[in-house]
Amino acid sequence: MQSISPLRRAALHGFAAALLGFGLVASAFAAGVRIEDAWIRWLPAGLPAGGYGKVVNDTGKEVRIVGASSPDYGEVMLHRSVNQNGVMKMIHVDAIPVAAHGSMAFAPGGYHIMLMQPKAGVEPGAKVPVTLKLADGESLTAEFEVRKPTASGPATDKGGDMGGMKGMQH
Ligand SMILES: [Cu+2]
Repeated sequence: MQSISPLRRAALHGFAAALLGFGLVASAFAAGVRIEDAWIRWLPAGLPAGGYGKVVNDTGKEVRIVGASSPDYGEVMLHRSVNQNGVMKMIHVDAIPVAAHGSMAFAPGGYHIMLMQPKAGVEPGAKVPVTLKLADGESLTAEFEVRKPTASGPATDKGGDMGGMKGMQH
């Protein structure tokens, strides 16, 4: 009996898919680059939100973040807030280097992931995946915790809700 029953075939299929999924996850982390303390400062009325976190590069070579995307937002860009003559402005950035054995922070008032056109269900308490694209073709995905407009850090950060209205700009 050489034929494979449909049930067994389905099981094999699932196994292969699981292996493939594992492979994708493994390759994303094999690079030794990760995102920590990922969170989003949600704003009401479908306003663009800032995505923050720390990108840690444990490899021996510099990596460059060249883009971002999320299935939960229509458009995602890399931005940096800069102070120009006392006025905070956001500028689009094409690439953000992360030094070998170094890190960079997406943080309010600096580099941030600009998340536009939120889809239904994106609200405080939700977790949404955001993927950063690296110049070498690899990508990094992390679950970003969606937080209230008054938050200044991830929920795990004890000072997370102490920010008040200060630093409301992205
Ligand atoms: Cu921005």
